[in-house]
Amino acid sequence: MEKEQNFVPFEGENFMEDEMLKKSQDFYNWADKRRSVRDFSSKEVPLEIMENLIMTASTAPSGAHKQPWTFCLISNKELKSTLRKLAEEEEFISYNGRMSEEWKNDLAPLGTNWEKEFIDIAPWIVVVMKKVYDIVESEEKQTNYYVSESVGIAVGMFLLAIHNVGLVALTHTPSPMNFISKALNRPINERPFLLIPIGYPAENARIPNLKRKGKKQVIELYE
Ligand code: IYR
Repeated sequence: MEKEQNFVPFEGENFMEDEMLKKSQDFYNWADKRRSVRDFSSKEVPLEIMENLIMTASTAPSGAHKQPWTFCLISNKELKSTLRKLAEEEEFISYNGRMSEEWKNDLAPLGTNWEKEFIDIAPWIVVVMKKVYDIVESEEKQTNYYVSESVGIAVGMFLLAIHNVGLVALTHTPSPMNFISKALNRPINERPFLLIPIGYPAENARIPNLKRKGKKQVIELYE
């Protein structure tokens, strides 16, 4: 049966062009200050702030507006240390055999290794789950669309929301990630997408001195 349309007026914002230019420059300069951080402080962050950041992520566009994501919000210390242990087991094998020499060489400037201390230290771990389909009325499967694209966009918005309150995050990808579904007892329609520690940066936090690509490298103009 076809679903009914229900439209309401769009309430957008209006700016003069010079103001748009200024806002776009300022926003870019601010976004450009966001960095992935691996050195976290253990200082606590209130739950309500985390909920607001997640709800911002959840405003992302998604295929057929299915919002095919669950944000598992974890501060429980035992659970964090279980996740760390399991992630390190996988990462140890990855760094000592599964990853190619080329890959390890590409990661060398970032200084990563199999140790994932940040999972214990950061006050919050958000495990983003993608819902490959929805389950309704306990067994009926409902299709979701463009799931990875949708969840990827939501995570991008999440990272900017985190940056907006002066907190830092790391998009961590322990691989393979199936240990997460088990440890968090997630339903079968969900797959782990990313594990994101979030918190204040450590006082002595250091980041690799990376440069971002410039306009000419990322834009192909077709006028
Ligand atoms: N998943 C590993 C390795 C890793 C891979 C990429 I691509 C990175 O940009 C960073 C790390 C880890 O998290 O250490």
